[in-house]
Amino acid sequence: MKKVIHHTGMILLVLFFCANLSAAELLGNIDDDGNVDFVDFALLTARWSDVCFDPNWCEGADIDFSGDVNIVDLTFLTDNWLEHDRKIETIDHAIQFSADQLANTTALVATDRYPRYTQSYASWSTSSASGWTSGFFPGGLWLMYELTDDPNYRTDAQTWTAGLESQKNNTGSHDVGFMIYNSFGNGYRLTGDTAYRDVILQAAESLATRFNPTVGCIRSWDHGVWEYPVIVDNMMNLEILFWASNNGGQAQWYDIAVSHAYKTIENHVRGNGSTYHVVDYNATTGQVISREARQGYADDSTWARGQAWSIYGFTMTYRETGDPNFLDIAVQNANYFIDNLPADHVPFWDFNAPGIPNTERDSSAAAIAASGLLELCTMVAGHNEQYKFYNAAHNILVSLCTSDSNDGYLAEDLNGDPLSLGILMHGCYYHPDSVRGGDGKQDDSMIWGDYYFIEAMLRYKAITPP
Ligand SMILES: [Ca+2]
Ligand SMILES: [Ca+2]
Repeated sequence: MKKVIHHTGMILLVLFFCANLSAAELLGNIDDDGNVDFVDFALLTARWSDVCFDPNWCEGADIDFSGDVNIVDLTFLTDNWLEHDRKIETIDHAIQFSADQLANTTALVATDRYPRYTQSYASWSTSSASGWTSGFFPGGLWLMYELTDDPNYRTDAQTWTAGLESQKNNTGSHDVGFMIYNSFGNGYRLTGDTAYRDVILQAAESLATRFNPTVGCIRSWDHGVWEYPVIVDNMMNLEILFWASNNGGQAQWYDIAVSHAYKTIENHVRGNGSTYHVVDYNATTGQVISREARQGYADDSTWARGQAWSIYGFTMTYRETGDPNFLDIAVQNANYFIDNLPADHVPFWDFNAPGIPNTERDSSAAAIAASGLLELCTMVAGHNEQYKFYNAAHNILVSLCTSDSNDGYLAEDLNGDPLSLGILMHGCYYHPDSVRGGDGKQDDSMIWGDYYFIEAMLRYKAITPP
């Protein structure tokens, strides 16, 4: 906890205290190591009854900036005693639950079929290898192998990954990035199998064929009424181009990804950090024809998952390029997302959805954002921003890891029994109130939500709180 404030009287002090120290901040963590434990207790007792001054308040032992170290400070410390350890236990429980759910799914789904979402939580709707979501299930199995070291997950991951190889030649979808990078990409990272690398390189070449240099973007969809539609989701599929370019592929794939990201800043990102879903371009002139919603509520609304893709995508693009313009956009996206979340930290399906709070959430948007924020918090320079993004991810994860029967999102009841074939409940693929409309898939388990939830837990366990 950093305390650099001006001592202008008790009232201002209390106002500052309330405004700046959210419940999520670990009061009592005097040495800033992420937990409240005996070290903090020793630091506090060493300064017991001391008179404390701005700016260092007895090296942080005067937790409430009251001017002395007393029973109030001790109460803050005891209230959060081993809180971080408890949160890790919560996440470890969710990892075990996720591992069980994945294993159950491997027993239910044919090896050439790929789960995409549950139907009333009771069965998996699956796709063939060419479905845009096909990479998430093998990807989740790879991440679970990474988390548990259990070779059964590796074997299953290899099986469902192998079935996707034909998609390396798929030039009909920008989602070849999701399909191949989440499966073969994780597989290569964890095994070093060079055959996997070759598949990734071929897939990157296929994706690059969708780039139009006049527009400066990869074309997202081949269907629909648009001339040259580019969706914000497409930011996610740049990662395979960056990776392939750095691992034996063509240098121009890097340039294509950078061009696409800059055009997305120009035309998808609004001044307040929110995002449009679809931008349609004139393929001949490169001019913008329209900015629209599809899975969101309205053209000028902010679709929650699109916003999450943007946070994650620009954070990744900054990691791959070091260009601070991309970091700046990721921060703006993140601030919009966090500042507009409801009390349980999981967004409604659109930040401007009609009927809030009486409409559906999208837990998958929360999971994607949490994973992105856990990377973003390691990239920003200021401690306040690091803490804001870390805490937001932490709060999202605690909510997602709480059982559905206890007002959370994990697909289990209070006895730990599963309530879905998936891991998270209350994902929204598309909503009847969206522009796309129709019957909707507005309350079920989404395979991409489960994938990014597992990735977020992996990232959470790997980083030290700021
Ligand atoms: Ca500590
Ligand atoms: Ca005090």
